[in-house]
Amino acid sequence: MKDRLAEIESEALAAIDKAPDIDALERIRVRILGRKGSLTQILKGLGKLPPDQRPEVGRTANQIKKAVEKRLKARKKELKSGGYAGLLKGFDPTLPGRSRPLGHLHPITQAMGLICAVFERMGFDIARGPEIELDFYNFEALNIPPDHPARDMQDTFYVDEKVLLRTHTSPIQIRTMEKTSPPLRIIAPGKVYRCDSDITHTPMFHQVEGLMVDHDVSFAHLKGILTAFVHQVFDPQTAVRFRPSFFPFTEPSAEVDIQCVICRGKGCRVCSHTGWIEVLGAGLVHPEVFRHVGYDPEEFSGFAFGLGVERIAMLKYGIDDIRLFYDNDIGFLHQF
Ligand code: 2U9
Repeated sequence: MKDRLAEIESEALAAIDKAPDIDALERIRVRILGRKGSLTQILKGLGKLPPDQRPEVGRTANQIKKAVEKRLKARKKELKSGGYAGLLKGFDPTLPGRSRPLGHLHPITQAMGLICAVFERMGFDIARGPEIELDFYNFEALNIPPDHPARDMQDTFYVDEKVLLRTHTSPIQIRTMEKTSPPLRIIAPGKVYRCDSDITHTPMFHQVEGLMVDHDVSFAHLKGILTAFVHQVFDPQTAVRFRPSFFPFTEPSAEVDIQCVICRGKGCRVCSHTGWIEVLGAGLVHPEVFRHVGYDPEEFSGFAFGLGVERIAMLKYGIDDIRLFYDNDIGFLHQF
């Protein structure tokens, strides 16, 4: 037993002297003096020794316990006074830190932010509304006739007969007009849903629509605002043209083309060799729409416009497949 005690003592003291840190020291303490520690076991087993051996073994074991405790305390103090230098042993603080990959906004969020900022600078306020809409706000109030193809199950996601996923952000303008009197100058950005999917269509996409209502708002105001918009988003030299068109909610209506951003008007695959690319729809608000929200079309006039954010982003960044935005391919997204 004496030999065993001497062995425990010398091993413990050597291990304590070599302990590299406080954690290692604690592990040694538990191994020797813990509840199941080697020295504790000997002390607990004293009663089983022949009576004549007990006093001496007990005395020696207790002396060793004290010596180990003393050395543990001293080594702990030594390690602590080593401060950071002790902790940093084997660590080179001059090495560069581990860098984390930096994320950024999705290109559509970036394009949306740019478009909204341009209109906000021109005095438009941002209005928002629900993506799940009533047929009234999405179609009826916008003078969209019951037999219009947009109302078909093939084109619109219906929740039930009266409830649907909005197909444009126009319901936002209807809701805003319902609770506000003119003058009004708002843009309505948001997600819209249409039953469509190919290289230029996704079932969900983003729109920014705009509306200005006041006394004597004319088509000239509309042309000025939209031309200024195009010149802030694309090259300020870009040519813009307004082409007659038809929408149930505007009269007169126009589609806005810009000089092709790829070939600068010379003709290429992107502009189908016309030199022009359509970027916006617009017009003066139809009197029937005003009647639905309680505005007097004899007293007020207004212009409205709409654009697809993905389309603007595709032209600005030279992307030829809309689905790339929603594939979650980090290699693609990191380029913006
Ligand atoms: C109200 C009255 C009129 C919004 C308008 C367009 C023309 C238009 C398309 C552009 C590409 C939709 O994303 S797109 O497919 N939009 O052509 N939108 S006028 O007219 C309104 C809106 C609200 C109360």
